[in-house]
Amino acid sequence: MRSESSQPLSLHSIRVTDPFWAREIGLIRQAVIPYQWNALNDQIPDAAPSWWAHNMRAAARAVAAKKAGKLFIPAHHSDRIETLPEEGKKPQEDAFYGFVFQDSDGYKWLEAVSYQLMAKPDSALQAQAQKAVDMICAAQEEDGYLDTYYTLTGRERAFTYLRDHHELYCFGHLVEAAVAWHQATGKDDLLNAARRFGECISSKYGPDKERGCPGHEIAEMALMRMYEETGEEQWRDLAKFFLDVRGTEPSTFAQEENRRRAAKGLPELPVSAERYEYYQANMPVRDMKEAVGHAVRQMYLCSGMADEARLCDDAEMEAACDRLWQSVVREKLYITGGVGATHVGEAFSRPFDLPNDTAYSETCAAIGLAFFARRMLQLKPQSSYADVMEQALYNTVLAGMALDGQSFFYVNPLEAVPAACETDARLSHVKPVRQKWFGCACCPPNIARIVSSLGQYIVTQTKDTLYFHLYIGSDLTVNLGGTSMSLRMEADLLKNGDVRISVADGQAVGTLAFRDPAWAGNAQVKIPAGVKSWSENGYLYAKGIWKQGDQITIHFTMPVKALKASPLVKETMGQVCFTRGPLVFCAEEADNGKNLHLLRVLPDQVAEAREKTMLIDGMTLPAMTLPGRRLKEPAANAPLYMPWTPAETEETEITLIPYFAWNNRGKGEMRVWLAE
Ligand code: FUB
Ligand code: ZN
Repeated sequence: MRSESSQPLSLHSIRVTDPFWAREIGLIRQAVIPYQWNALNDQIPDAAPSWWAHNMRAAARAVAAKKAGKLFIPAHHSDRIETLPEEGKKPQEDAFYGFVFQDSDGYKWLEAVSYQLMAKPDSALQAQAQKAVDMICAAQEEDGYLDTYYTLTGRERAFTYLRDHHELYCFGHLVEAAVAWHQATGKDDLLNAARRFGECISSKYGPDKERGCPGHEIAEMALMRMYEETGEEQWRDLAKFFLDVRGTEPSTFAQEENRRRAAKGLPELPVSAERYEYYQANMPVRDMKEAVGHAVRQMYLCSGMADEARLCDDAEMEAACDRLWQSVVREKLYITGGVGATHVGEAFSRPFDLPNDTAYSETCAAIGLAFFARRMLQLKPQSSYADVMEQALYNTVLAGMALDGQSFFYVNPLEAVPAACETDARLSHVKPVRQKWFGCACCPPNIARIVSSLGQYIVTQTKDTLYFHLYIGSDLTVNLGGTSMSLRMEADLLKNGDVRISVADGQAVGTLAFRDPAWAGNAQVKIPAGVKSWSENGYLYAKGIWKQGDQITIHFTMPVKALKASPLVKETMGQVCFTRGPLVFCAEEADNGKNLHLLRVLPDQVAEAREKTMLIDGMTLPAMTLPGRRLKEPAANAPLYMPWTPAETEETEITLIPYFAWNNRGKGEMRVWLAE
């Protein structure tokens, strides 16, 4: 373990009180969690079915039958990633339906519930979650195997298709849920289920066993977490094995493909790893330089790599993380904190290819970026990691959910024209309105779990230093240098950059470190007399004896900024985006009319932006107006082409709202980047 690395606080020790974020966390608790439980049980009218509860119950029946020595005949065998009931027929009771990774949706839900229980115990919610835990445990086979897809479609085919069939992905999400449930309730029922599945996996894969690794990463970071929770080194070692075998020759994905082909009498394919870039398995992870392939996979891999670098004090792995981080933030990051520019494979595109209307920018990928950033912060506190983490959280992650928590975006474009999304096959992945649920519903419960665990992104600590990464109002208790103290942070970045941190109780000797965000103008900081301070890597450090009543106040100026992209991003050439603090703003049809591409802004008049508030779906949100111009619309019969003349424009006032709040007033156009 890297000695100077930092840890997030347990969610038992930090409570978010921030006016904005406490509402979001409360919304998840009161509205989203019950809604998603109904979704998992296929109880949302007119929404895509989840099949989660159906599959769990069916698998439990299959397991019970096997235990009783009865013959269990799978309803169907399938190598397909998605299985649906036959057209026009009722679903079969004992068949698996949905995507092969459907189990993971319920695991994420359970993880979110666990975080909520840590913040505030609730016996009814816990009892409901216990039902889910019991359903999962009942679906576990006698040898520990736990994946309803294979239990229901043919267990003998388990572990034959790691590349696409997500067993190790479902395992990873099970582990994440089990650790959170254990932390929340002290119960080890789910943790033992995770251990048993882990044993089943490690009886097959390992340094002196078979080679293999997840086709969709997450097990790596989850296992590292299970190791941190239990101290059982075998989980760290299994994670390390999965990381180190990835991308080595001969490719394990090619080998398993050849085994499947041989069974069908098909000729062998080459076994070199280079074909597997999409899965980040085209080279050993330590050699990686560019973020490539499926974006969520890449972000989850990076998160596992950063954990490994920290927990195994592995400088070579850290250097690979640094390179991948730079690849993302210098060449592949949307201003909204989204990643994964192309819908083709839900993937990263080439450097600087960041289209706005066809953007994929999956909600889960932004969540994965926040995971990666938090882990880099744990490795080494540099404010640039927190800047990106904040950018993802306040913009794309939040945009993934409606303000009422009842519908969700999977894809997060930076420009939307509903008529185009509805008619143009090139935009078929871009939904003009949030959806109630998805056949592939990875994003909604992922939002629930990250927002519910927000406290773990606000601060991290070493034994004598507490880092304030995000200015989100919260009450926290820390043990610094051996003694305990309670701190209160008051902040409301949606309003202004005033932050006050006070010692509410106790006393400690140590250092408090405050991030200087990239968006902030000059910060005025007041610290108690006698406290020694210095700046390093974007943090202001303040070292001293802290006692009840001590206060630090920080005033960050939070001007409206007009930003442009690198000229290498051709999609935003000559366009401007407005930000204030961590928020990216956008124009919506509801305020600015149709044809938002006709708007022209005058970036050098950004000082004339007028801040205001707007009531959107019952929430008072920051907004702004700017002086701008609008190209005159052509007459009805105007020709398509004509001799060039200067564009005719008229004065207009442009209204911008936070990107995360778009599409909460009905269907309409939206644009983040506006033409100069
Ligand atoms: O494959 C599992 C999840 O479904 C991925 O993370 C998402 O991109 C979606 O494909
Ligand atoms: Zn997703």
